[in-house]
Amino acid sequence: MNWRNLGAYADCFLSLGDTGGQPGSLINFSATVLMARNKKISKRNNGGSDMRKKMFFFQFESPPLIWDRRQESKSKSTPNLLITKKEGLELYEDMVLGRAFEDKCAKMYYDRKMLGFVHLYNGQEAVSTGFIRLLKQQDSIVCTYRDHVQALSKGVSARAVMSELLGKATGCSRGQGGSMHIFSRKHNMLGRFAFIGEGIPIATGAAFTSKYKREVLKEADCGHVSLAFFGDGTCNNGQFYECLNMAALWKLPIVFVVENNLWAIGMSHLRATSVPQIYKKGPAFGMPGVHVDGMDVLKVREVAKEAIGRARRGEGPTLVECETYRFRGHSLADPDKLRDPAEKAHYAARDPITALKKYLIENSLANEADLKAIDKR
Ligand SMILES: Cc1ncc(C[n+]2csc(CCOP(=O)(O)OP(=O)(O)O)c2C)c(N)n1
Ligand SMILES: [Mg+2]
Repeated sequence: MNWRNLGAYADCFLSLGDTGGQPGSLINFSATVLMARNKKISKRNNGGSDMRKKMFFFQFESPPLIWDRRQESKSKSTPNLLITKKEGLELYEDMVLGRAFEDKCAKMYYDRKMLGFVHLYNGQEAVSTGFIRLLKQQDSIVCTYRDHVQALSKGVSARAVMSELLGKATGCSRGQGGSMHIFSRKHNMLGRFAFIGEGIPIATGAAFTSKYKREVLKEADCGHVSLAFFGDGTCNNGQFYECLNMAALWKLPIVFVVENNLWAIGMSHLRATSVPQIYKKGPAFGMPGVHVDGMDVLKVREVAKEAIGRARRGEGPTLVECETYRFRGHSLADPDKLRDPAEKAHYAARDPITALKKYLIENSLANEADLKAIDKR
């Protein structure tokens, strides 16, 4: 590789990804709901899933590249807690802040105080918190238009994000970006992109910059990693594949975090994607592919630790697919009439904040009063 020539590209950046603990459970659940709801759709999905089963049979899979969380959890007796009290409360606070911020946005939007397109993150908080709270300030992230909560997790103040949403000059993008373009140089938030897939090459470029500075320019303190967040719908976009290839080829310090919430606006992931298990696409490019339960912040954090550590050690990229769900419509302008109420109820019962609360209380890491105090802040 000619590092000197490639250095010309070193000012670009990219990131994405996430995984889960029960590969395919979300997909199977949704297929069942769709089948039960509509005979016509049922036929199509049923046929599709039979076909997919056949295709998987012929697929090459490299076992060491896929971390199967189900097998790991079976083999582990888990005598130790996954987090300390301090960590647990920090995670809880971060998730509650994200949820409260988004609820406030919804209220302001429906009161006509906030204008334009606004895409909320309710339900997906475990992904942002699980990954971003492990990062250092130097590490960079790139997101899509569903971006407010990741900014908060990275340390941008709620005031700066809210001011941005209201178009004020005190906003983190000087009021010129709005909801879909949250940016903060100080926090290495390299931007949010309304065109899906656009952020992935940016995050990849950031990872390249880090490697170039460390290996060619010999800047000892340059070991930052880059995270690219994007959705399931974005994985059908060409830039995703091009960047997986470059990142694996050059062993870039990046984690591709896919937030698979099963829908791309009103298009079901199953109807749009030939191989819906996104994590399986990592090994095709020579990088680990991990699936994680994106409604469980502790599982996300465990996978994130491994993937970020791998990137930081110079061992290359990881593709992580997080199974998650958005609790609101695609944007606040979406009446959300397409998704089946049974599907919504299923995921509402798996609220990541309620789940963490339960874990903290059951393991005596917090009591109701501790958590209520955080809720009130
Ligand atoms: C290049 C491009 N094509 C199409 C669109 C229109 N579009 C906006 S959001 C969206 C769906 C994206 O779904 P997903 O990646 O799953 O993200 P989610 O909204 O579920 O977080 C599409 C197709 C776009 N913004 N950019
Ligand atoms: Mg989606």
